[in-house]
Amino acid sequence: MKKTIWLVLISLLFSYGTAFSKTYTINLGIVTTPKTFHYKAAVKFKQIVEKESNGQIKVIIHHSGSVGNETSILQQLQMGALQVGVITAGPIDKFVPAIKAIEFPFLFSSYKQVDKILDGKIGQGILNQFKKADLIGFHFLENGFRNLTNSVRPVHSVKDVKGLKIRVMKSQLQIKIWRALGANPTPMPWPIYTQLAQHVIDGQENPLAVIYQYKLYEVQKYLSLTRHVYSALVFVGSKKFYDTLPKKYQKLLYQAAKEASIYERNLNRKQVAFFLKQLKKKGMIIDEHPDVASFKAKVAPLKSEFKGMARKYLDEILSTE
Ligand code: EAX
Repeated sequence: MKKTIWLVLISLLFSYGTAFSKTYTINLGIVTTPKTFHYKAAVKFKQIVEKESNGQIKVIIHHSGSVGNETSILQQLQMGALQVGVITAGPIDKFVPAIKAIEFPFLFSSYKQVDKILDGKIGQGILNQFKKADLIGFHFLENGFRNLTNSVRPVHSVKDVKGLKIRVMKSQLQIKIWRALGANPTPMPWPIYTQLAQHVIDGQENPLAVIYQYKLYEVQKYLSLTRHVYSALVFVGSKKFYDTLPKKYQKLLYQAAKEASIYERNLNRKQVAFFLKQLKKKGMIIDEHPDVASFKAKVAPLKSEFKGMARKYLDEILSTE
């Protein structure tokens, strides 16, 4: 009898305990579809956070831009209307100018170099800057090296870029890069399939995975493996939301973002060759060895326009072996 009473008491206490310990909901926004690596990273993050918090934190993924484009997601994170996003570095530069340092053209040539910088002191320094914009920079993950596609002509050297109307990300730096290369850059949020199909723009630039997953081969004949910019993604948080969390959950979000990022980078990198093969099969005309030096020469002077923290970090990266 006594035993039963104890059991009842304990179970009552237990259910009160769960009812009263605070639960949280993370609305996570991304602009790409469930086919993409952005989404796979978001799912991994969700799994880790929900498991490690014993269900006290629930993560709801809003994909395909259902909660707005990347600039809008960043604004909603600042206001606390969304709690997390997986966002491309490009459009972050309006909010956190220091991030321009890692988007400088032809800065990285290998994944080893990328990891050394992004996972080292410089990357950490840039992520710390997010707080100034009421954001949290949890961790870098990967979109990939960006390559140029267009529907007008093969692009081998920078001369061939002249006058092409190229869609660029809503990023101050990316607009400058394409102006320097001689294109007519048109900033637009993702996705852009319709604008390409309707010839509102001639071309765009993205990693091979994105070009394939969005079937851009249907509307873009020419691909040049320019690898002009390394495109990071970032697990971005709302500082407003983050500040309301107990320490243990703050730590958990960093840890989950890190694990999901490492998982996603590996997955993404393993498949680059596969996407190139697929794009060939789909009939794209591919220049695998464009005259990259001619591109580099045009964008190198942009360095002198880098100011403040962006300049500091760029100089540091350039002086790292
Ligand atoms: O993340 O906007 C862009 O070009 C991004 O690279 C694209 O959304 C995939």
